[in-house]
Amino acid sequence: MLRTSRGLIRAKPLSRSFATVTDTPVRRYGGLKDQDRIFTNAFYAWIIQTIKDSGLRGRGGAGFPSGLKWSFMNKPNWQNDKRPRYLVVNADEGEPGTCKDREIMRGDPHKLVEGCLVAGRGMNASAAYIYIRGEFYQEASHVQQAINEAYADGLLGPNACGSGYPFDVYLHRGAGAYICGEETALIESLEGKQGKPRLKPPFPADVGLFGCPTTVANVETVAVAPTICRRGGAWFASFGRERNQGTKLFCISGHVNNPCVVEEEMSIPLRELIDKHCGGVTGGWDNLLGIIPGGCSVPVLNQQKSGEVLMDYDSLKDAGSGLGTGAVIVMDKSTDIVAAIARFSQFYKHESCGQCTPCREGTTWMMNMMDRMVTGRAHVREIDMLLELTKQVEGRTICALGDAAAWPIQGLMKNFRPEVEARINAFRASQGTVGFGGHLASQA
Ligand code: L3W
Ligand code: SF4
Repeated sequence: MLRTSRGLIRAKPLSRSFATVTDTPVRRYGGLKDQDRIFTNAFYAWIIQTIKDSGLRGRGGAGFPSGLKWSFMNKPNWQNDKRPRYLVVNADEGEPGTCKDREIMRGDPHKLVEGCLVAGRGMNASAAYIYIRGEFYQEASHVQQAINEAYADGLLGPNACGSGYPFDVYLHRGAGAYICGEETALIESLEGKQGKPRLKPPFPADVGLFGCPTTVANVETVAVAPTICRRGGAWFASFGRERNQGTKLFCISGHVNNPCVVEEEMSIPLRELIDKHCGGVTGGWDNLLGIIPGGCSVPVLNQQKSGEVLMDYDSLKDAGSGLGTGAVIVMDKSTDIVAAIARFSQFYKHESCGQCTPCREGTTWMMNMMDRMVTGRAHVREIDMLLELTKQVEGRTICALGDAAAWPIQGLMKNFRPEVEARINAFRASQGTVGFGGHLASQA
């Protein structure tokens, strides 16, 4: 491991990476000087304020300020509300390209359990439910073992940490549906129903699991909370830049020399991230075609923009993409970018829960039209028709899956439209049908 001049310990890629800022396992939590303060009634306010001071934003993709979100559980009259309150940890990591939460659960599960205690206490929750992706068998075993150890050591249970505060942690395995990573679908699934998103509002903080106040938070967000509380909000906020503070796990895959999961400072230039931790793009930077910087739900960047952006919410938004989950998918010039985005369209069509029409029908249309773009059996004017279709889906659905299906196509057409047009024109030329798509000409 490398220690930088700013005090951040940078990890070697993979399994221990998250332990770099999380240096004290849960079983030593009781050894802290402040331990006797931790479960006093006022302590939850200190936790929330510390998380607010840290600038931590949700690491699951939306980037909502965590301290603010957690504070929704403690509205002014919350003590008069006799309903139990719950923390739900979203460990249903299914976004293509994303494999960061898996590393935490595989390599440092105690940190997640400790995070449940800290975040749960901050919200005055009585229990945490960790909803883990069904395919993560090994990770589920590790997390369950950490939970068992915490119970055995008296850190969880009716008298958590010997404080008199009751706090339980339960692990629940999902059954393989991507949509259950959406927070309200996840809640439905936990309740034993089909994983179909609910309309918001009401937000889970008002009506969540079993009708009770609930906060759903990503594994990485929860797991970093103990270290923030231990080292202080100002320490965490010293990394990155305003509105984009702290450290972040990045999972870098695709055409790089050494794919890895690594913890880095927010706002690191994308190019530096790849050169430093992955040994660069295969064949060199000039061989780069484009990069998807935040999992398959965000638009792809071309080579030029990839070289300019910082890995944070604002810079990537300004570039027309997003930080998402921090999953960096690198594609060199051997990539068929049209086929790659078409594959995402198939994915979203398959994973749509089907309850709202724009998404159910729109994802099918997007997939079919993208398949035609791949073969070139389309007319150039269909590109604008496809873009119009994405606009009719975006922002018109119950959950963000509709947006997520639309954005990669918009990114493709914005940054790689000439490639799509060239493919269509090449096909038309090969068929001798200049002016019409092959399928139209064949019908003529
Ligand atoms: C109370 C209010 N609570 C907002 C809460 C809300 C939620 C959080 C953010 O989507 C994105 C999506 C994917 N009172 C509130 C409030 N909240 N206003 O704040 O909410 P929202 O709606 O902005 O986001 P979301 O529905 O959580 C998440 C994108 O992430 N994504 C995919 C992620 C995939 C994974 C994975 O595999 N693990 O996370 C990538 O980009 O498309 O846009 O808690 O309740 N007034
Ligand atoms: Fe289901 Fe798609 Fe509607 Fe989300 S947007 S609720 S996945 S149909």
